[in-house]
Amino acid sequence: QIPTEQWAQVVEKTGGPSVYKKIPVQKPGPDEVLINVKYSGVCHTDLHAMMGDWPLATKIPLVGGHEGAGVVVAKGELVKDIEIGDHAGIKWLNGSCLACSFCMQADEPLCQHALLSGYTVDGSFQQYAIAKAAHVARIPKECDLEVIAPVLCAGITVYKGLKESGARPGQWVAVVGAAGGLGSMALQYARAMGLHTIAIDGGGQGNEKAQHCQSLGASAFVDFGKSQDLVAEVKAATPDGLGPHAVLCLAVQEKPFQQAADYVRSRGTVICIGLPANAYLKAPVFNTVIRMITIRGSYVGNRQDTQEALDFFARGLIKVPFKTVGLSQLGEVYQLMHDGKIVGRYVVDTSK
Ligand code: 8ID
Ligand code: ZN
Ligand code: ZN
Repeated sequence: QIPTEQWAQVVEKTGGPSVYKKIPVQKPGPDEVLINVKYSGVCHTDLHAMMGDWPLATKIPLVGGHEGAGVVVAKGELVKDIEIGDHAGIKWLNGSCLACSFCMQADEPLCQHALLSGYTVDGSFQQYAIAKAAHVARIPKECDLEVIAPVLCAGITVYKGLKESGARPGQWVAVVGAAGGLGSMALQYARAMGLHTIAIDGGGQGNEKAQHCQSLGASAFVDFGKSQDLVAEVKAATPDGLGPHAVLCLAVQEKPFQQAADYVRSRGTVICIGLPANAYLKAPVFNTVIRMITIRGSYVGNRQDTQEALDFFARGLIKVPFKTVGLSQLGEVYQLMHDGKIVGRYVVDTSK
């Protein structure tokens, strides 16, 4: 009963818009599964992809989306460890070679042959999407597909970033872009990992973003738009005034990437995750040396990180703050995202 046609959001040229239309349903290859996507989170990466923000070309026409939660409806003949009817997730890493030295060491996001959902292959903004069976997230049956969707990119990515930061329970982490999709999850993964958080965001009307971050467990909120001296304020939010042990930089602007090294604690780590267009890292060599600061990138997560991030959710430690709209309304979500007006995450329902 798999249909031959389905509804999808298709980017027909770089720069957009995304067009809601009917397209054919594809058949999975021997090592692939076909997933009936029920819900998909909307990540800022999807907007970057449509706008051509990055120095890496996308497929065109492109079906975006890489937080797709659904049900396996077909599988190739080589697929043995996942069954029709199982719940599964399409994540950013759609597939990788599994044979190169990166894949062999579970660094599959670094694979030269990685396939990227909603970027180099069609993603989850359609009712039926394909992924390599080895890479689809195994979603426990008791988890609500609508609620878990944003874990598939936002959750995995911030969980991995926190691990990469080396921050230990009891220490302090600053989350830059804390009210956004990744940020909202980062505050909660950090809390679940025993870390204190300083949320940095703002730019909105009123204090909706501050309240949101505080409700997710942030110990302090610093408004980047209103603060007279952001560096001093972030440092002052830690008990000894020496600054957070780690910074997760999730914002879609260059400036905070250049500020983080000024307030991170000596011997601390700045983790770069956000991907603003045409942005550069810049830090003073002198202070980076004498304060022994580490600045590093972190890129999604591997299959093990995926299952661990899902397990935090399954244990009830992560409450995804989301709003659901129809897949047909994706363009409106992109507009809100572009304007910095989203608090938490939007999820699209592929049935409407
Ligand atoms: O693997 C990765 N590295 C990865 C994975 C997933 C997403 C990277 N990303 C990237 C996305 O491509 C995007 O560039 O992370 C970035 C954040 O994605 P998102 O959380 O989906 O975006 P959002 O929901 O729009 O949130 C961004 C937040 O940043 C705030 C905004 O107010 C918003 O809440 N922000 C901005 I723009 N400038 C800020 C500033 N100067 C800021 N917050 C603090 N200081
Ligand atoms: Zn993403
Ligand atoms: Zn590989």
